[in-house]
Amino acid sequence: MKTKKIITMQDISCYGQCSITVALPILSAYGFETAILPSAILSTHTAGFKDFFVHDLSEDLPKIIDHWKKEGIKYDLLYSGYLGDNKHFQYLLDIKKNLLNKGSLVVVDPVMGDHGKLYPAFGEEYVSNMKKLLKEADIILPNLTEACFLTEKEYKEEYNEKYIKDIIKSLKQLGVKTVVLTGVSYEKGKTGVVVDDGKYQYYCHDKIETSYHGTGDIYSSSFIGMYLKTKDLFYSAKCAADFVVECIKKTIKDKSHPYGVKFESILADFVSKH
Ligand code: PXL
Repeated sequence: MKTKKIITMQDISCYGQCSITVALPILSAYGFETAILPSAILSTHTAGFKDFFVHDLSEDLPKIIDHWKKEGIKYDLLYSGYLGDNKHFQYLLDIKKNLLNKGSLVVVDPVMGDHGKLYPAFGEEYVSNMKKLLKEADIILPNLTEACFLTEKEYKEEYNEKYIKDIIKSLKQLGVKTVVLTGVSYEKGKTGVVVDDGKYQYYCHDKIETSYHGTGDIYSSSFIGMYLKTKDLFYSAKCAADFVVECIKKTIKDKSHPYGVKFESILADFVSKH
């Protein structure tokens, strides 16, 4: 059987356990060949480190894509994450149009913010470009902050099911087919994920109060690995949530490790058991 090929476009944060440095090991562990289109190189991620170095790769991206076109390289799934610049969006469209096999999937994690705020690199134009990108996706994986920015809804810490269903309705009005919305909490001490592909489903689990950077990327990569393996949307959303919880539990005791989660030592075991 042919191995499915994924192309992921996101930044390389050289240190800090996020974006490509977590996507590659996780997708490989699920058995998928993964190519990368790095949007930028950063010394670290942008949350919690000061004076990080950033090198934007916008000028190099068309050269990489053109070479792939000449080689006739094609992919089965396009996964986009943290990009970094408004110039990057056009390259995702180019890949979708020219480098995907028939029946391929486009999965967009609209990485832009958390806890009600945008990450430092992003503003209104980035949000507006992300909104346009949603139409191109088969599945989107926002957290609640990102969903609120995309739908121009107020970000709330406390809410009911109607608030979440309204956000999902607005996302659908933007042209989205399937939503996997993370960080949805209807009761204290619990959190979970809403999956909506026409049918609303909710997976709820215990909430660990400490939050770590990069867990969104770990969630998306695990979700994609499991979804390509099983084609079961809800099961994949649930397993990815369980994996993130296991990663946080593994990290929380180590106070010298605040910048990301220690997923490496539990990844192989988790994948083999699911
Ligand atoms: O985990 C998302 C992410 C990825 N890459 C970079 C980031 C962030 C979030 O802040 O700064 C560079």
